[in-house]
Amino acid sequence: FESSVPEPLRNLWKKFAATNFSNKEQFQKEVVHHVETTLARSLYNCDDLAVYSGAALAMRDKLIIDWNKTQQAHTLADQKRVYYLSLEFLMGRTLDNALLNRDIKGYAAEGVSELGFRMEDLIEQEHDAALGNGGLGRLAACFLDSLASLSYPAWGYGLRYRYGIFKQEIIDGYQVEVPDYWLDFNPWEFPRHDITVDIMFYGYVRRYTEEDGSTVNIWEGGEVVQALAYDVPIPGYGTSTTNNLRLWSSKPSTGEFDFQKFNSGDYESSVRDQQRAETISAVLYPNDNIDVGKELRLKQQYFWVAASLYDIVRRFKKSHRAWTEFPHQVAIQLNDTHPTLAIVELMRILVDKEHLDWDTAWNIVTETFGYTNHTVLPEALEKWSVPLFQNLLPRHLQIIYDINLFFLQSVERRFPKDRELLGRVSIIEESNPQVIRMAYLAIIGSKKVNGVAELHSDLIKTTIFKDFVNIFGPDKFTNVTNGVTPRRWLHQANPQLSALIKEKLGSYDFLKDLSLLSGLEKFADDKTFQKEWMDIKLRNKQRLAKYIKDTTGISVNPSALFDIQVKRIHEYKRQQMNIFGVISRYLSLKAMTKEERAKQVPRVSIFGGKAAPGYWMAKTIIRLITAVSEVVNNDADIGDLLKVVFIEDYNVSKAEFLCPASDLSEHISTAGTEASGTSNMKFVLNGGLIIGTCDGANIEITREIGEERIFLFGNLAEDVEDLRHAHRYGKTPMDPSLKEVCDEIQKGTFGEPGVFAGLIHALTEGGDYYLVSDDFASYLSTHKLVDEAFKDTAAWAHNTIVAVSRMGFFTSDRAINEYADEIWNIDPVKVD
Ligand code: F55
Repeated sequence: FESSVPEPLRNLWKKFAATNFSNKEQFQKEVVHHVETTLARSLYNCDDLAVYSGAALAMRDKLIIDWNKTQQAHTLADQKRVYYLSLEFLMGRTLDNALLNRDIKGYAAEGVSELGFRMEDLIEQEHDAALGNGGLGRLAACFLDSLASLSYPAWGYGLRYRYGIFKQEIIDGYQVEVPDYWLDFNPWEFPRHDITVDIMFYGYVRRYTEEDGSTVNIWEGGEVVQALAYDVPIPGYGTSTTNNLRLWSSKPSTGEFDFQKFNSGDYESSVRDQQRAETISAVLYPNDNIDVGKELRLKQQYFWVAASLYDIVRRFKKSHRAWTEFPHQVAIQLNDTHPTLAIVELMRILVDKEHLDWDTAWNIVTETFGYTNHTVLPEALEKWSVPLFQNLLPRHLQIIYDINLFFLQSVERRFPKDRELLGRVSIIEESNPQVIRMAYLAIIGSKKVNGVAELHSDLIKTTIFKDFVNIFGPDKFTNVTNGVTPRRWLHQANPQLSALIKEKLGSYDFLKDLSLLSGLEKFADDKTFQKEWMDIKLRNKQRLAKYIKDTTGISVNPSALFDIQVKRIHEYKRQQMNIFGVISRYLSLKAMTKEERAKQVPRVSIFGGKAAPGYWMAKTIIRLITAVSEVVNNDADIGDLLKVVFIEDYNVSKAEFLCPASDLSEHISTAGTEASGTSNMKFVLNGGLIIGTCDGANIEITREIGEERIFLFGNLAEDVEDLRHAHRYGKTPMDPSLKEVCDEIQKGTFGEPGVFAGLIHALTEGGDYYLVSDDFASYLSTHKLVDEAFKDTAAWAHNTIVAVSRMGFFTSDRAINEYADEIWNIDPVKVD
């Protein structure tokens, strides 16, 4: 496209084109320039926040230059792109990551140090971008890092929430939610005032017949809201590729904000209209693994999907290709069912607007989409009430009915004798009211469906999606085991360990090819190396101990065994079992003589995680943890032998210092419930061992690192149904150690027992759905094995080194390459 601009103009432009800093002095110059001009501050009123802001703005200038180059290279290459649609991107902080990915942290740190500041303090000034709940949102963020690092032409599409996941405060031991307003200063986004899309809701469908006799459906008369694009540059590691994350913000459509009302003095109602539009992108729904079915959530989904598809289609149309080429140019990945409406919206565009016939359109659609499932929990599978949907998106409902009709007809032709099958696989569930099963729609409209770990991908094929495997055949269903980016989760989170590994392996190439970690294994018995390795672990634990002291006042001994469980609080993840185990340990310690106590391994049990605001049981679990910590930490008999800590407001930047500081981390979901888990990978990669159930990616971690290096316990997924059945028929007496724990709670040792009645009830009359009692004995005995193992420091060091050396598989680069080859069919594009 260079030739479209006359040469003299091109030369003039090149002469004045933005240039990048590439050494310390230039960086310093840019920082000072931004502090003085953009922020209007001076040498005399400059603080950490101002210098952070200056550094961030300087960095952003650098990124946007690469961003421009990348977009030009992608346009020129004219290759197939992938679009990753996710309602959540849990990005965390950007400055440190951008400096490291561009490999300029060294001189940048030196530069700010000469200006009188410390890089660590500046980094701390940044607010996390917390546009996600947990694993699903963080996976999307790791995937963006890998897509850019591997130079794939890829875009992320999401919503620019004004409020991300709430900030958690612990007040009197209870979770309190505080809004997370993160946009007061966000240097990492570029508003694109010229990129807007009008999005309609409500209205009606008008049908008319064209002169040639064909029927046309027009959706009209609805309320219009405008989507405005904000672009976030995503820098790859060791490449200039800088991809784009486009987030949509809602505002009143230019035609909508009623100037009539405003001018005639009806300010209130005109402001109300404006607020209604802005409400769509105002707040992230704070639920993970639970579907609540609210209209505003459906509005968010359609708003984001429609704006993104408009953008994707607009880009495709620029190339003037035939529509049938669309799947050769575009792959769209659905991160769970939240963007499933994209299937319907693309049908609407192709049939209603572009006038393609249904079958041609359907072929294009079903070659374009891929759907990733992240859960088998029934309460998390999205279903929309038909009446609600009909009112908001009347034309889309018709299209869904047609998709369903054609699908059921084809099923009937192939399985003519199986009447019940039709009811089971129908997109519409015949409940009252009827509901739309979004996962079924996603399967029917996609080329490939994948789970996120081997066990999970097998489970979806044999349970919730079994009928669809029969209908479509097994090849449509596949597995892509999750991974995490080693740039953030090793190099950035644990710079000392990363540097030590580099020293042994000779370069930082392992950050691009994590399988190179295997080269560490031969040092596993090297005593000097073991010492350096364990010293780094100790320093990371000391840093965490200091954080705990500063934020909670609790003193913990850094040489104690640090046992960490951090993730969203959910009954299926079984933080309740962990805290019951802590109580059991406390009771045993209390019952011991002084001499016996002296032989015990000191422990620090660390918890962190948010409960969904409406999830009462999860909030009760938090309260029990804080109540136990109040009692145990102040018991003079116990001293350093047991401490219990709840870390407030667990988020990405806290995970970055928690993952390097564990000896042991807990991944103890009821078998078959945790699709994958990704923090299990982060903890092992940072030299910790794990205690876990045979669930999610724990199984593949075991296969890679060897079963002698993981503390597995508990019942298997295949036995869960029978165990639940036994509970329902009162055939399972409670485990005796668990009974002791419950009795102690009921005695009031941890405060008013009524507060915890729900937790006890769940184990008894509630039928112990998550099988805490069934797994409790093996959980406790496995913790005893952990204690024993921890006493042998050399063996522990050996095992953690071997484990890290075998973690190469769990990089998100491997996952992204699998998606690219097996699902998207895309190739990298080189950016000079
Ligand atoms: C958020 C909103 C809804 Cl409506 C449903 C689910 C979620 C959500 O946050 N899910 C989620 O985080 N799922 C997790 O995805 C991870 C990445 O694949 C898995 O590792 C993890 O097992 C799974 O629970």
